[in-house]
Amino acid sequence: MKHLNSLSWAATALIATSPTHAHPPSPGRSNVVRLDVPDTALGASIAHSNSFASFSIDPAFWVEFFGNASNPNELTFRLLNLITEHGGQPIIRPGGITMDSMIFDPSAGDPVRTTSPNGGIYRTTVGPAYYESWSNFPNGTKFVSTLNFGNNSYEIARDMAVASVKYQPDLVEYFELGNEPTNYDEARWNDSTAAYVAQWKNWTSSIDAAVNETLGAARAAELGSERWWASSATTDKTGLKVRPVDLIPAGVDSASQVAEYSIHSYPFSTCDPERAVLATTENILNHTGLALYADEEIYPSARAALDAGNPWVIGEFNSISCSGNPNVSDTFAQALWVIDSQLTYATRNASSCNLHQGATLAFQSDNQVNTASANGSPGFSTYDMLYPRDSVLRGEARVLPSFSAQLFLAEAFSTGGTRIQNLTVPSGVDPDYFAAYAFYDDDVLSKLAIVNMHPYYANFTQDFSASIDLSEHIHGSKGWHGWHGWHGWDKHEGKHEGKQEGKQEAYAKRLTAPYTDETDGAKVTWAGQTFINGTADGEVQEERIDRDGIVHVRGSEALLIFI
Ligand SMILES: *[C@@H]1O[C@H](CO)[C@@H](O)[C@H](O)[C@H]1NC(C)=O
Ligand SMILES: *[C@@H]1O[C@H](CO)[C@@H](O)[C@H](O)[C@H]1NC(C)=O
Ligand SMILES: *[C@@H]1O[C@H](CO)[C@@H](O)[C@H](O)[C@H]1NC(C)=O
Ligand SMILES: *[C@@H]1O[C@H](CO)[C@@H](O)[C@H](O)[C@H]1NC(C)=O
Ligand SMILES: *[C@@H]1O[C@H](CO)[C@@H](O)[C@H](O)[C@H]1NC(C)=O
Ligand SMILES: *[C@@H]1O[C@H](CO)[C@@H](O)[C@H](O)[C@H]1NC(C)=O
Ligand SMILES: *[C@@H]1O[C@H](CO)[C@@H](O)[C@H](O)[C@H]1NC(C)=O
Ligand SMILES: *[C@@H]1O[C@H](CO)[C@@H](O)[C@H](O)[C@H]1NC(C)=O
Ligand SMILES: *[C@@H]1O[C@H](CO)[C@@H](O)[C@H](O)[C@H]1NC(C)=O
Ligand SMILES: *[C@@H]1O[C@H](CO)[C@@H](O)[C@H](O)[C@H]1NC(C)=O
Ligand SMILES: *[C@@H]1O[C@H](CO)[C@@H](O)[C@H](O)[C@H]1NC(C)=O
Ligand SMILES: CC(=O)N[C@H]1CO[C@H](CO)[C@@H](O)[C@@H]1O
Repeated sequence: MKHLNSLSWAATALIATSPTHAHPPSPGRSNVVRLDVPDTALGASIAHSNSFASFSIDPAFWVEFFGNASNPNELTFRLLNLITEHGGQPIIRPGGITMDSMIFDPSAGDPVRTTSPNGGIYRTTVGPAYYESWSNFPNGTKFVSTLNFGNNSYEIARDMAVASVKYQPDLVEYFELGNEPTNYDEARWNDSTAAYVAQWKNWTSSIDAAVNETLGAARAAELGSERWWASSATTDKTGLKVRPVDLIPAGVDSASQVAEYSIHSYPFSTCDPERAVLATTENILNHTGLALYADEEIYPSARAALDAGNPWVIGEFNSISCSGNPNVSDTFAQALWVIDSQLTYATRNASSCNLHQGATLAFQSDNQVNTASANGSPGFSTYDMLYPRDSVLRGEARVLPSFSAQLFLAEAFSTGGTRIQNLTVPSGVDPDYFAAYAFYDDDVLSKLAIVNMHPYYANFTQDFSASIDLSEHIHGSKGWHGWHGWHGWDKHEGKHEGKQEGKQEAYAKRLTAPYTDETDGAKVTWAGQTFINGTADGEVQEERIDRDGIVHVRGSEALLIFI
């Protein structure tokens, strides 16, 4: 106990630059709590691939985020390459509200927006160059070919599908017809699930034929008949009921076209003032609330998909709809939210979670918190993991604190085939702000994730550190003395010395920032490294676990333990 919190304090102190906090306040005395970890994967989730943590990006802002075929946005691609270097393989869904006013024109080039003066988007026109730019993504990246259903023109949807497989026959993995049909003009189907399903099936079957013809028999057979994402609904209460739980009984998959059911998850919103007051740091970090939302709003559809024998995905999600909440979703709190949300859905058997990136959509709501930039150019969403370009509203292009969550998740799922389950919250920690997960590879415990989401601010006199006793489950560094605060950080090679002695050792990587509300990505560290300009800065710090098997996780920190 004498080194209580030495790990986290060293980490905090090393990266703290504020002169008033050169010495952190004394840690509150926390009792050691025991975490029960099942030794086998009995009751754990399905096996997850290293594409579990994936992305969705509103295609109107494609050029801002990704550049074009010959001039890729280097910052964005450095981040994507970091994710793959850490073991991830995100799927890209160029989807969102703007896919429903997108048009393919064979004579056009890079994506171009047609907008109102305040940045409202009437249309996004793309040519072959848009699809060609997909080649810039890391090797192995798969795409969802997203089609405009909102425009209610079969030709527009078909032409996009055909263009995607003409220019990128090998990269298209799925098709998706329409985004959030629950938000379309009500008169389109007059709230009839059957009318929606009839049109969806009519179009998708004709599009399948056109795509098959373009691809040729061999590649079409590889893609198979089950190639569609279906539903793409939100959890909003709407007249038109087309969540998976509604669509499946209505026979949407009677022709075996559905690959995965997609549902969108936004537990908070700044689309109107009433909901904006709830979009706080304290609320987005409340695991009890997140689990409740997942169980009540999402899980019934997930269960329906699984019972029908299909995978399901969080096709689009983020913390706070209508582009986030400034000073909440652009802080380190968002990193913790991303990790806990993805693990929450991983335990509930989602096959991927596509974190949404984009910019404010002026037509989405006329009383939302966010706006476009003053000149109508993009006002990047505050939940994005980066601001991909300089902008009037958000300032310099930069990496935001939440990016580091992607590296945590990439490493957590890197092996492929990982099963996961949540662990019973031990008494002695606040269940609203604490979650722990066990990972299994081949039925053997391989990792633990401990997420202490308790808010921790500069003015706090205690740090809400949780001290977790894992001695029954992991081998600490027997014969080693572990870290001793300041000095330990200079001895990264210690772990390798331990290995030379032939001792089986667990080690931990820590995600931390000085405080929950940190907005400077340069002060966020993952295993001791920062990634502010898209390149790793600093040495990787793998913390050996003391022989007593106790780990310390400060309020607003997450630990990934490798066993
Ligand atoms: C790609 O973008 C660059 C920079 O904006 C531009 O100069 C170039 O013309 C574009 N290339 C194509 C093929 O559109
Ligand atoms: C991607 O794959 C191609 C073909 O297998 C290979 O030539 C290329 O070097 C790979 N690129 C990277 C960045 O790994
Ligand atoms: C929806 O209802 C309106 C009003 O009753 C009617 O005019 C319209 O034709 C209906 N649309 C469909 C697709 O049934
Ligand atoms: C789709 O609907 C149109 C118009 O009602 C009809 O002509 C066409 O045959 C239908 N296609 C399929 C594949 O059902
Ligand atoms: C498209 O090709 C797949 C794979 O060969 C096949 O299963 C499916 O029935 C085809 N669909 C149409 C409409 O031709
Ligand atoms: C967390 O959320 C739950 C469920 O909404 C609520 O009952 C609880 O009071 C919240 N806890 C805190 C600390 O706000
Ligand atoms: C743990 O996961 C199960 C699903 O496996 C879920 O029903 C339960 O609510 C989760 N508990 C918490 C606290 O998230
Ligand atoms: C965010 O916080 C900063 C610093 O406390 C403050 O100056 C700014 O007004 C806040 N922005 C918003 C939109 O609340
Ligand atoms: C997830 O899938 C596994 C394996 O099929 C199953 O045992 C478990 O009950 C499922 N959990 C949930 C929450 O659906
Ligand atoms: C402590 O800081 C937080 C975050 O800036 C703030 O919300 C809170 O009001 C502060 N508390 C006190 C007692 O000043
Ligand atoms: C990123 O920043 C580091 C440290 O400031 C610098 O050494 C490196 O050259 C930068 N890399 C790029 C690609 O800008
Ligand atoms: C809302 C929208 O984008 N409508 C368009 C649908 O497509 C037709 C034909 O290209 C356009 O005229 C509409 O403006």
